[in-house]
Amino acid sequence: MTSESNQDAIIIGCGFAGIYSTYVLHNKLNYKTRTFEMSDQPGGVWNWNRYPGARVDHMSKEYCFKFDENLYNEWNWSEIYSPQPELKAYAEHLLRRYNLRPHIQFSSRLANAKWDEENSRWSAEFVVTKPDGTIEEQKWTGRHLILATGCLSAPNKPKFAGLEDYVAAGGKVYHTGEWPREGVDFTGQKVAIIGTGSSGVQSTPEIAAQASSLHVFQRTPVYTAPAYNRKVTDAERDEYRKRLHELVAATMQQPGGFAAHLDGITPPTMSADFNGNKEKIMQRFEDCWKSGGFAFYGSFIDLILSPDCAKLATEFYHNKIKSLVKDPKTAENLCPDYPPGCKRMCVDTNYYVTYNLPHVHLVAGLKERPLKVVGGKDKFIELEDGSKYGPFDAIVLATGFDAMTGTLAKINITGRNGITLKDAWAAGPVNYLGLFIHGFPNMYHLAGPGSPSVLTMMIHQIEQQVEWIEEALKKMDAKGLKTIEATEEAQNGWVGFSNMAASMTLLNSCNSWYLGANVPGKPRVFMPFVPGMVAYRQKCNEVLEKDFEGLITA
Ligand code: NA7
Repeated sequence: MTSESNQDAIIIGCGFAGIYSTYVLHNKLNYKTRTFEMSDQPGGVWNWNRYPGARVDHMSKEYCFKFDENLYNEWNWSEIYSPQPELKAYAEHLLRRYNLRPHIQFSSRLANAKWDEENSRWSAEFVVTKPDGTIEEQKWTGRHLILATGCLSAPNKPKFAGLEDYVAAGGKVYHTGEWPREGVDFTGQKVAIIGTGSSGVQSTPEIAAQASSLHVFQRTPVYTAPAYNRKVTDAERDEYRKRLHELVAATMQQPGGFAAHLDGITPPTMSADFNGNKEKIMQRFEDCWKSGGFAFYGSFIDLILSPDCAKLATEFYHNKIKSLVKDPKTAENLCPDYPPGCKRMCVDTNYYVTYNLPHVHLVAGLKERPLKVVGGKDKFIELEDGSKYGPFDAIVLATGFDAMTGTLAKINITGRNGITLKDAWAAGPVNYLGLFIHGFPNMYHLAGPGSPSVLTMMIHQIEQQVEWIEEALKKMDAKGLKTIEATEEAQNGWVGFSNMAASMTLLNSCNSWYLGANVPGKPRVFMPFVPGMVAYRQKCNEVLEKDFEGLITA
């Protein structure tokens, strides 16, 4: 094992959160930093999720950094919702533009991180894959440990019976979150997709365009709204740039951290404003649907609070689906029967109408008749009720992620007095401000459980958290403080408040990855911070104003 020099901060991950952390800590605070990335390339989720149709589901004029106006003005997003290659290129651009590459080490997986009480530092051990394929173990130490490891970065791969035999028999299996860099050509192939979350919804129309037959295996139907994606015109781009300050100001007022209403749709309102007038409520849904993307989900705050409002939205959706999908049985099977929002909602391009193609088939009802054999030697997929589909040349697992905690669970992290993160989170993730875990000093977990994270526009959340850390570190340095850690009391208070907030909504009323329900054995806790970005930012600022309230500094 090679032992390297001490750093002020060790940053784990080179997605957008890791990149911005590197920029702020290294370039702005002049900290000695080292950023480690498991992949040999930057981009985080936009590096791994290379499946056909992968694109951001927030408008690109919003889903990008706004801390530097010049950066905003010089980057040209080509489409309203950028495709994955462009987002990956943006990550590379950030590294070049801010000269960050020399401080980033790729192909380096964090295996162990241990708090060294005597020296008040983190000691981190990495498994590094060298260009010639050999493995080297390295040890680095840092005063601060920033975990920018992503919240949808540990693929969920259910242990399907038959998959190994299928691969041995020459069948091809792809997980959307680990897509081959060289891409996959499905032309003329018989393909199965398992999963109808965002990855399934986005890849279905694209794969259908190539495959000779496509079977989509659905356990739960999703709510997905049309993106109406298209090229951005030069005039629109100029307009975005002119209105950047307005956009930022409007974003700061929105719990979701995005300001779709600047495009003509009024911000979310309570349905009570309509005095229960069904016609007006349905009209509002229609207007938001026509506006595209997340505008629908921002139609009413009541959508996630009031069962009556949710029921109307479900009815609206059922009507839409039935008007788009020609085969009544398929349409029926695509209709969700739970409140919108309790599973992450999707934004699509031509998802529903793809089922009108004669070679595309929906296989629904996997809850009642789960997958029994996936692939096997004969390359069929068999369900518990005995029905069989296939044979398939390729199977796409669009089965999602061990969300929010999965990546950290793979790292041995040991805090004060030998306490491990695994033990601390045995009953589900706990923390303060979604950043600090009691017993783990100087460790900051970005965009994870306890923060608004996946309920909001992620880059806005990343900017807020990293800039908050910047202020906290400046304050600590000015006071000569070396450590910062959540008190147990503050942590309990935060967890209690988060749980209470979630329980007041419909968001935890169905099985979702927000709750850990997609991974067998995972504790059921609603992980994201429901009150949203405005409340979150206020609380974080208050903590600084009140001299690190709820935190122990020394
Ligand atoms: P998601 O949203 O977790 O979707 C995964 C899908 O896979 C979902 O439809 C699951 O059904 C299905 N699934 C998972 N395990 C199984 C098994 N064992 N059998 C059948 N079906 C299964 O992941 P995505 O990658 O699509 O999206 C993740 C996020 O990335 C997305 O929300 C955006 O933020 C971007 P279920 O719903 O659990 O019944």
